[in-house]
Amino acid sequence: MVKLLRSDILSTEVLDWKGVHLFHFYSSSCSQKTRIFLTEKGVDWEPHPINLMTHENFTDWYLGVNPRGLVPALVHDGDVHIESNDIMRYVDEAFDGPRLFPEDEASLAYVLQSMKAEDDLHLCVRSLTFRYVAPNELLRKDPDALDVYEKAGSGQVAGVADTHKAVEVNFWRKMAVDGIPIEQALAAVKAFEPHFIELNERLAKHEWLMPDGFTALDIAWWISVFRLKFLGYPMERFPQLDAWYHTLAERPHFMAEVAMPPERVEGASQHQANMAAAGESLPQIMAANGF
Ligand SMILES: N[C@@H](CCC(=O)N[C@@H](CS)C(=O)NCC(=O)O)C(=O)O
Repeated sequence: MVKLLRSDILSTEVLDWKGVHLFHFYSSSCSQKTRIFLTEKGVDWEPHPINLMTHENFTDWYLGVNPRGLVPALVHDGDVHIESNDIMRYVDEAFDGPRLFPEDEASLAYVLQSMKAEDDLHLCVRSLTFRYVAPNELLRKDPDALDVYEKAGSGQVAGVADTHKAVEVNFWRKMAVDGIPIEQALAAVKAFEPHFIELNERLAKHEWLMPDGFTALDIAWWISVFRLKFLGYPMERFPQLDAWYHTLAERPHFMAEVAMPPERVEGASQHQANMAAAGESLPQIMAANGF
């Protein structure tokens, strides 16, 4: 689990914060996942919104909290935890409430490896999001903000020089030049394929992804499924997965945490209609490529 060391943190005032604080952004998938988890667990938290659209995460101050410049980050009684899956695991152990990670070793091992697979797909989710949610020129990161991002913060996670930020910087710099090419979108779709096949097979056998009941794994994958559906992904290709998605969507806080302002929903559907008119919507390129 990624708990930062005090030497990783340059914005040291957070070390004095008591209680549970969450740095998050309303439409960030990893933030949505963490917020749903906190509600399922029954943990109250103080919100600290970080606006990714205005590059609030690329400031000296926020990089002084999370050297990776990503949301979410959780502060609990002065300790800073990053990485949404690790935050969920930490909260599950630190607080009372329903257990959302399995206790038996084999099930826990499965959940952790499946969550890692879901986390490893994050740049795929991001590629699809940035191709299908709005025109690319509206989403590109400002080069000056990226310069700050590259230099600010301790550069250390858990006391070790961190290589993760360089991957992020490369993603944004490449996107500023190339946008998200169709090949990148198709590679992302392909990367999801074996996982969706496996999840669909599991859900044909039991109601939740784990045989013994609802876990954090359901929350983690639900967020990706929600996002891909929002972008136009034809989830009916995986009927059990789609049915499970709808069952969880009936829990009010699931939909509440992924809700977007009407103008953003309208903007995304207009953008997708424009892509469709050019024959380049997500379902169209998938169909044309044998998905
Ligand atoms: N593996 C990380 C990924 C976190 C991540 O990439 N968060 C995104 C939002 S979902 C972010 O902060 N992006 C920065 C940006 O868009 O500038 C986690 O699970 O917490």
